[in-house]
Amino acid sequence: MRKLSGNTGGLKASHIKRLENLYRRRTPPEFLITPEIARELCILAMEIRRQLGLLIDRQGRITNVIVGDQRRILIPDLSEYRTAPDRLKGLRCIHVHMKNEPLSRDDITDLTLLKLDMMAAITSSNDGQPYEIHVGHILPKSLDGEPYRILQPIKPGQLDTGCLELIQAIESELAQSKPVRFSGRCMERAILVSVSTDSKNEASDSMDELKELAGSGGIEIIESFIQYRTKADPKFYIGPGKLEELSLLALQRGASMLVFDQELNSSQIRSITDKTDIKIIDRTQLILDIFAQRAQTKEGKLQVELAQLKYMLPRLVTKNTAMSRLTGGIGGRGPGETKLELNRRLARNRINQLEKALSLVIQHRHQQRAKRGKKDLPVISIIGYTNAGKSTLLNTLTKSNVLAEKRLFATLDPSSRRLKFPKDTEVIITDTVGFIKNIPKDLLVAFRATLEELNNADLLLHVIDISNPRFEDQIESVEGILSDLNLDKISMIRVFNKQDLAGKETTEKLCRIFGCIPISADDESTLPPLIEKMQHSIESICQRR
Ligand SMILES: Nc1nc2c(ncn2[C@@H]2O[C@H](COP(=O)(O)OP(=O)(O)OP(=O)(O)O)[C@@H](O)[C@H]2O)c(=O)[nH]1
Ligand SMILES: [Mg+2]
Repeated sequence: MRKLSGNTGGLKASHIKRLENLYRRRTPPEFLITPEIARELCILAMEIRRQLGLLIDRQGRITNVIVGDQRRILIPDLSEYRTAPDRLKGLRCIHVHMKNEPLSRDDITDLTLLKLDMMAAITSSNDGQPYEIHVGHILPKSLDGEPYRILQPIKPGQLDTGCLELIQAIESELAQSKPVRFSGRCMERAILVSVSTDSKNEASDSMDELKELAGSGGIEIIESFIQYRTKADPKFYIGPGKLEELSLLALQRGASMLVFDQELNSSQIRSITDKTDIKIIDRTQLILDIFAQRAQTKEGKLQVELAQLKYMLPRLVTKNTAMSRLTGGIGGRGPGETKLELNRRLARNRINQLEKALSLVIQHRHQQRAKRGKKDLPVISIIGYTNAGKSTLLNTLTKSNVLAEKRLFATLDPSSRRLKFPKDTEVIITDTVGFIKNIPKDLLVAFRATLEELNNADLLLHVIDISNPRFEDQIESVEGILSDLNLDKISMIRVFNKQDLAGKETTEKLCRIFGCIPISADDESTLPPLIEKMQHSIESICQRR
């Protein structure tokens, strides 16, 4: 790809011709640049009185000629050269500085953010000949804090520095921090980022949850970072300096993406992906991806894909490559995987299709239920924050074997069982998808059908994990969502689960304060008081019916 970029306005035709002629030149592998090309570059720069730069690939070919102004050059969009997270760009930049100045702050930023092989600035002597060459490169591991190194200035006669060897050495060291293979599949490595305007506690609680989410999504966490600001940066959300630092850290530690704890809008995603060379996802996308990995039933899969598309649609950036990076999600798994690589129009069509398919599935389910006849058994639905122990409770109560795991969103698709109380009353008991704070709106809408099933419930069992330090916030989130779904009129029993982990004293104290029933969902002997309470509530509800 050969490009003449920058402002060539005002240049004579002869200059343009000479600039274009540069493309024919080639640099042997051992040279940073040949002394002849360096000389020509200096002479041309002096004539046009602007900085002038070249991008050179590993084969020594000139891929871009860049015309700058007096103080700087602007490196063009290099997205077509995008490389793996642990690789450099495969391009080095060599440009002429008008004054006898070393590499500037802008030069270093370009070097590190664009992951250039090298950045070099040639200064010239008064007669327009190359005087010194200042060279910088990325350091695979930052030793003294600086993620790059500036070499001693070299003279034009020393340009055969074995530059390719150095670049290859840097890359092979970077490759040592490559993603590990995990049961045959490459695990994503991520840096978790939060930009907070809240209190320190809130931000760090939220970060803890993001870590759990990442773990549940099969992501290896390399580092986590919270930036406290009075208000988010309007363009990049996070401070631009911090973004530079993180993107470089990602390169050095072999992280393939940044996961933001807050939702990013399309223009922030575009600005970040334009500035850095790393995949960005946000909390919502992470949740959607976990759902995509977990969905088992046809209905679940349709709902997740619908939610993913609805979330992506306004964020599909057509101008640059952000779309392909966005749609990758965490390793691009789940039902939406290939289908998401669509343009806007196709995405809209797919949304329509999914909505139709989903309504058919729901209709079918309603018919099935009607066919099964109205047994009219009372329904108890177990609800609660994700990982609270809902499925475990269902299993212990009904001696069944629904998947229960120490991960967020183990259950996506609802399951129902029959339960007989000691006094022979029979009920249907259902387990549902867990709730989470700031549940993605698109997900809530897509899962409306599943959640609407809760409308049929006569009684809700709200399972709360009291061993979780954030349990009060979790109660608030769950009950907030219930009221958004107009489900707050249904009778509810709050159950404090995992009393074994919280300790006897704490449990007793909390139960007194909140008026809840304590249990250990995995220990049957703790359940009788809850069973009695359920039976009693159901009886009085049935009497009212
Ligand atoms: N120590 C202890 N662990 C429990 C108890 N109840 C559940 N767990 C554990 O908590 C984890 C989550 O349990 P699940 O039943 O999968 O939780 P859930 O609410 O169904 O979670 P989602 O389906 O992800 O929303 C599992 O590792 C359970 O073994 C309990 O009373 N004590
Ligand atoms: Mg579950």
